[in-house]
Amino acid sequence: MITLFATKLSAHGQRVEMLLKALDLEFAYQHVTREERSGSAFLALNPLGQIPILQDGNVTIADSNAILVYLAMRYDRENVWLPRTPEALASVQRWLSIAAGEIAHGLALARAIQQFGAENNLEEAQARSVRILEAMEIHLSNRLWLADEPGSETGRIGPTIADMACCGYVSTAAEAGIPLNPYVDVRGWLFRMEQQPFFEPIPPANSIVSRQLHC
Ligand SMILES: N[C@@H](CCC(=O)N[C@@H](CS)C(=O)NCC(=O)O)C(=O)O
Repeated sequence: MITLFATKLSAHGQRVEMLLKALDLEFAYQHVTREERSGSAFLALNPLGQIPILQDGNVTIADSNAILVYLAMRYDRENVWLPRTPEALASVQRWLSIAAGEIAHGLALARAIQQFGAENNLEEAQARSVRILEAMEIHLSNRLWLADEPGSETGRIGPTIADMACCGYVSTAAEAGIPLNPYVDVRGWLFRMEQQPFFEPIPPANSIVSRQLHC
């Protein structure tokens, strides 16, 4: 039995939900409010008090990107979502790092400040957001998917956990105060992601129901 602890407003949760769907795995979805995350039961699962957490039988894993790697290694027999050639694997890892680095400290943080009252420096978070979007725009100018390597032997890889990890907080850029209009190739990539059968949209942060769940 697999259980995902998350909320629908969290792109960290969204990426895990998308891979579970892509792998056609049955799972229970457990919403975890902000208050519940600081309770002792939740802290016993993740001392950092963060969602998402995945429980798979007696295995408990915290951290969205760690969960993506676990699910792909355990359940993806075709190695589609986490390709195994050295070049492709390095490329996927690079984008997982960017999701946990530049995107988390840029787009995700700016959205948390704007929409959920997180206390931090909005100007700096937005500047980091613009920098990573500019880099993604260049990267996606000659690729359909983040781990594709045009001109290399591995060539076209297709969507991977790298795209799942990065798309959520890019798709909510407007809620971070960053319009996506200048980033044509980023928008094309997002559109392609939205067409995937596993894609899971993030509800608007300003809906009252959503706000009760927090990010
Ligand atoms: N590195 C973690 C970051 C997860 C994270 O930042 N989760 C946020 C929600 S999106 C959280 O639970 N923050 C603690 C809180 O809101 O109390 C991951 O990738 O899972």
